[in-house]
Amino acid sequence: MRRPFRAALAGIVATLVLFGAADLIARAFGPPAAPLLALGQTIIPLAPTGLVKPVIDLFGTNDKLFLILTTGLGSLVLGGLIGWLASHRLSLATALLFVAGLVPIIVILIRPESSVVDIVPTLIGLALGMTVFRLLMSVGMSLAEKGTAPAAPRRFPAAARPNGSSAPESSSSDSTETPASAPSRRRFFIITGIIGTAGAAAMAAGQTVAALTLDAGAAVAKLVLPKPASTAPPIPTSAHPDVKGLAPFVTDPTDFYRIDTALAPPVIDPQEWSLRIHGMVETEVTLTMDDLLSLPLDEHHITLTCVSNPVGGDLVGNATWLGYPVRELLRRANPNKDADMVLSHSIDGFSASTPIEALTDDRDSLLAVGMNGSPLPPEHGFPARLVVPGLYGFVSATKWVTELEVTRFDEKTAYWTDRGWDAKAPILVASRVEVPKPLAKVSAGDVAVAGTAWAQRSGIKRVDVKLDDGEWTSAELGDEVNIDTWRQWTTGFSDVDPGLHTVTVRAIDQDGNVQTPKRRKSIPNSATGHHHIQFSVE
Ligand SMILES: Nc1nc2c(c(=O)[nH]1)N[C@H]1C(S)=C(S)[C@@H](COP(=O)(O)O)O[C@H]1N2
Ligand SMILES: [Mo]
Repeated sequence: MRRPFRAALAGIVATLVLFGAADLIARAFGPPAAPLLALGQTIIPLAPTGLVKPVIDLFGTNDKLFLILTTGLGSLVLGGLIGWLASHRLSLATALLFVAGLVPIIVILIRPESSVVDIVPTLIGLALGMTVFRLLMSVGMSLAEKGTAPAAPRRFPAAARPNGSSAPESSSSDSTETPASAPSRRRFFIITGIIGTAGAAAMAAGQTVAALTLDAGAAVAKLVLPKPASTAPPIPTSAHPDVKGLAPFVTDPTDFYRIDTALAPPVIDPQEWSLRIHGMVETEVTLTMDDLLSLPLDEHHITLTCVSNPVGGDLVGNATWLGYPVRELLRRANPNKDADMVLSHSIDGFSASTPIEALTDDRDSLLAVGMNGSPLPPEHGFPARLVVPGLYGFVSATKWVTELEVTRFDEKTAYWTDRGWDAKAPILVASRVEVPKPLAKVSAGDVAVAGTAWAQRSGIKRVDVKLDDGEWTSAELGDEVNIDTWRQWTTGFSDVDPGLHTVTVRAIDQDGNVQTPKRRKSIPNSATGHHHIQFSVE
């Protein structure tokens, strides 16, 4: 066994070259061709839900970075281990490295968003990585061998020595650390350093970093939305109590929560995009972006909510969506009477099972292209997504949607249903306190309290607030914009004693459902319980 450290380093650098070269070349092919992105995307669904959901919820948008880093570091560790093995068994390790390099290629081949040519960058990366590995092993090992075998220089004339290098000084010493091993070690580390730096630089300039840092893409800027055929009524100021610290009534897209399983938003050229309606339909329908934009588009204010929003959390947002009624699209396809579900598919492999009536009744379910007056940002589904009032996002709000498959609940299941979540998931009545902020210090006297409540499809009838263990008192409600948007509320307590206090909120919907105080976790159909926060009066 020789030079295990150098061998491990050779494995790490070869891995870096594989991913770096592939990632750089992938810039010419697009995100589906980037092996690190493809691996990361594939690991998410494989990892246990119990692990992934909290990471997604906890890290929000940074979960992508977290998963990419974990995947990248894991690959480097594996490369290092294989390299280390090479110091015992070179050919076995070389074969293993090759097999490991095939994994991202297979992953790219089976990913729904990629095509066969997308494996080209990784194939080139693998060839380069293998070459680098052989090179570093020969530089690192054969020179080391001579360094520890002082007889060698005497047996071979300089020009005839296996690696052709000359080290006349080595013939004069017998110690393990011969003068020859120093230049050879230096040479190994210099070569390794240069190649490793090149690999890291390629990675930095590559598709993964480009995809992860992508904002509003160029395609978004180019898409010109038509004027709405029917505009949403303006939001009256009376909908938003004037209390400092209360969330805006309409959420800015940059503050709008983002939840999805995609490491980076897929980059979709609107000219290439189409929506196919198929399955249990009389007529298959295919709609291009030009088709969609030439239809009369409606604008609606709709509040979107995530099933994994914790009590009091911010995985809820309110936007003005521009889109075409899904009802009309389905009418063209003429679904079979026995169909009870529409499985919407995204280009990234995600799917959502929506009860068909939510897409065919009179609610404003949209195939949306606009959010607050602009094209959808890439993170929120560019160029098109579904928005369905009254259902949690995971069963309805498919981003980057490309297919509506008309089917039945007893025949097909959606992405999260397969992972233990509810198949239908209507939104439950909920409320949260936004003012005061948790653990805020407020001055003695009157304490302003405000927040937001929602009960899509029913509307908010009343919001009750209580201080400590006091009686429930009704808050003052902002005006209702429509039953599918949230409703903001405010109230106040006067003469609150100094010290620590708790304020608790509950909402009641128009059907009389009272938000339950019972605590439960979010799987399978949303956390419940009353939101309360503590503040102190000084
Ligand atoms: N393609 C795709 N669409 C998706 C998801 C996803 O993971 N992939 N997540 C859904 C979930 S769980 C929610 S709550 C909403 C969130 O939409 P937003 O990120 O625009 O807020 O998108 C839905 N649409
Ligand atoms: Mo969600």
